[in-house]
Amino acid sequence: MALQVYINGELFDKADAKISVYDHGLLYGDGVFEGMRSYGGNVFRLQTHLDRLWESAAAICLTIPISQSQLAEDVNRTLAVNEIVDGYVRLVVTRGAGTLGLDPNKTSDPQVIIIADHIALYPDEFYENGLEIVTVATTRNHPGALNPRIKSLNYLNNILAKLEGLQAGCVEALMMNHKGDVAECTGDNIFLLKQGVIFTPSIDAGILSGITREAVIELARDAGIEVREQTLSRHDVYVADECFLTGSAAEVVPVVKVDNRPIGDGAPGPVTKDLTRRFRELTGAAR
Ligand code: PXG
Repeated sequence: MALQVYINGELFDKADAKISVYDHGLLYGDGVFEGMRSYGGNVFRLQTHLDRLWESAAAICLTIPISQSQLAEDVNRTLAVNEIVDGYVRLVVTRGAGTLGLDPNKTSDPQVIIIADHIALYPDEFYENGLEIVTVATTRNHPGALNPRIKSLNYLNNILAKLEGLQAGCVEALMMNHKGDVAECTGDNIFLLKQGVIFTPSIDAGILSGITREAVIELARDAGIEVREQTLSRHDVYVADECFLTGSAAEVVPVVKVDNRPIGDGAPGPVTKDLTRRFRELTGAAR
């Protein structure tokens, strides 16, 4: 059976899952999304993802046409029909089809899309030996222009940074905010460890409030490690003892080089390894 994709309450074969070319999600990136993981058939922190989706939608004055509980049920149904146990779920809500002008009031029928699929994870080698990343010139969106807290369909800011990273031979890239402080990576939040204390930029650095970020902060504090959310500079990154990234796709991944400079001793550190283990325990990931 072909992969089934959910659109507005109906399931379609992947090849037949289509929306209008007049949809403002396509024409203007006018819409919101979530990227979630399922472990053992359960979506990790589904309610938190739904809350963030509703917040993103509220921020762009988009009314999601179904209830949170209905969408939760439909997410589980889409996973079940596709028999996906450990996988990836993409939720998309578009503005809907409209006229060829920006006015969101001239649209109708927002499209609620659920794609449940298998996930292409980073290779094991990245978890064992760590990732190399680079800082890029593309500045993270100014919160006053397009707040990074909104997980919108307009991801060009991140894509431009990702291109810069790829051109430098790195799969992930670190972006600074408009003040020149550390913000986040293109699809991951960043953490540092220095003298036993964990540091991560606060949400007001202009970043996505990552759900993995929040889970890892909780895990670290439960483990008795101090976590500080504060302004960080590139200097702080370069002199850190350890560095790691968090995200729904990446989970917790060690970073061992930034801009070709080794972080700490250039190998994944003990605190990073411990948090990776604790996160896997939390998700029940079988690996
Ligand atoms: N920052 C940005 C800009 C993101 O897009 C994160 C941080 C991490 O947030 P979560 O809530 O996932 O811990 C993200 C999330 C993908 C993919 O397909 C990207 C994300 C999530 C899932 C899949 O590349 N980005």
